[in-house]
Amino acid sequence: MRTLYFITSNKGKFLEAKEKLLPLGFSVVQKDLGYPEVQAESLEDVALQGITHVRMGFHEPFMLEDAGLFIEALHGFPGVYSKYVFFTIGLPGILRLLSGVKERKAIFRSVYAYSEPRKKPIIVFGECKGIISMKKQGTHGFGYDPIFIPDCAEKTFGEMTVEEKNQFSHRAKALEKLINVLKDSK
Ligand code: ITT
Repeated sequence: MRTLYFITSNKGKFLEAKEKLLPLGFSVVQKDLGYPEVQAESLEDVALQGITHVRMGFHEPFMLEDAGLFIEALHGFPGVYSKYVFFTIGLPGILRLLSGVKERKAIFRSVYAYSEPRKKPIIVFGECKGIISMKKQGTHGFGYDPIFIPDCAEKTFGEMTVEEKNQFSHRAKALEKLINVLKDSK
């Protein structure tokens, strides 16, 4: 069994990865080491700078993930600022910004970055298209889940079980890609 550290403060992300990677012979261990989420222009830059920072003090294989919500009518806001915006104006603030706006398309994006000592990091992407609902619906999940309805679904992520969300989610798609790369590299 190979040990793979997941550098994250988010328990939900960890549990999802653990379940998916166990059958492939990876024992995933959560490490909440924290890394500076620098003000960057892309999720990939945030993830790569996270890798560089963690690598300085940690010498085992690890992965980390960065995600964000990009709203078309707001020119991609909150995007790389999703965490800050969630803890400041929050869901009511986003709904206010979109009040009276009919075009409510949005995309969740996820970037997984995987690092092994002395090797180039592996970067994979996943996205999930959908719309911002008119009001908060559901209490499951975290972050923007109660206001995001993925395409081909009738309800928000906040109204879905983890298994249902995983059928659509940006993070599950990115993780699938990472798993395929890791499988090939075994
Ligand atoms: P890390 O320690 O792994 O960074 P985090 O919870 O801070 O965990 P991110 O920086 O990747 O996660 O995510 C930034 C914000 O984007 C997060 O605080 C949520 O508000 C939002 N977000 C990301 N993925 C989401 C999802 O699947 N559903 C709802 N909101 C999400």
